[in-house]
Amino acid sequence: MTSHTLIAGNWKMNGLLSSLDEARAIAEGSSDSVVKIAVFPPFTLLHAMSEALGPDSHILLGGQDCHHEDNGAYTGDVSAAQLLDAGARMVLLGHSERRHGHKEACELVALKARAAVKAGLEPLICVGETLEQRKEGLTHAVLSKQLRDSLPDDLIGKAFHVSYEPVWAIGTGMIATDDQIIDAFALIRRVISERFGDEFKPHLLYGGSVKPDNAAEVLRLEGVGGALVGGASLKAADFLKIIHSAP
Ligand code: G2H
Repeated sequence: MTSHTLIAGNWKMNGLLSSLDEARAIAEGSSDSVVKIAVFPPFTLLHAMSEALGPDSHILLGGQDCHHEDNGAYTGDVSAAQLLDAGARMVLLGHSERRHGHKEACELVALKARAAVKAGLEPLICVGETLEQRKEGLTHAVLSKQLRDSLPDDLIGKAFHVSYEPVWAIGTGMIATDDQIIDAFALIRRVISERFGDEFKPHLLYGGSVKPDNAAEVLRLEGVGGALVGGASLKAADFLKIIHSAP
């Protein structure tokens, strides 16, 4: 099911209408790339970015979260169908800034993933351990539990992606070592193939302080199918360097 490398930009709570110029520059600068490229702008920019890039753009757009219900009295929330309606094709779920900042449990992430695939979105589900959990030797246990409890059976046969994002590497400039990434990816691959079967190979991404100067090294690691990029996706020039470092 996996084809090319997936490079995804998570703009988090950054970007105004003026940022559409960056999105246009990303599209123009990557028009000859075979890499699958996604941008996750804030909700407020989704529709305008979709219009600015046009219906045939090679840039996939995604929301940074969605509610697990189709609609209803959920002030401040956005449904998967609304994301699709605004031009999104993907949705980011279970990012640590939601798991920790919004106390989202794995079970809620799973409900959201179910809603996402039901609406026709490709979920990109994040997992990752905190520094304390790593120091206590709990990395494998934490990742296994997050994968088991955040990925619903509804994903079987559907396009979805998983990003390994060690919490301590997010926005810190402290990228995980090659060995740490290889070790985590081996575990993630094993858990996913036990659950979904060997033939099912979602994109497995690494996220956490990926920058233009370290992207090539991360992307060449065995099994790394792409990168989820935060800070370095906000400027087209940086993001394009990362896209062009993909093998
Ligand atoms: C991890 C990543 C993108 P950054 O959150 O999801 O952010 O690249 O800024 O560490």
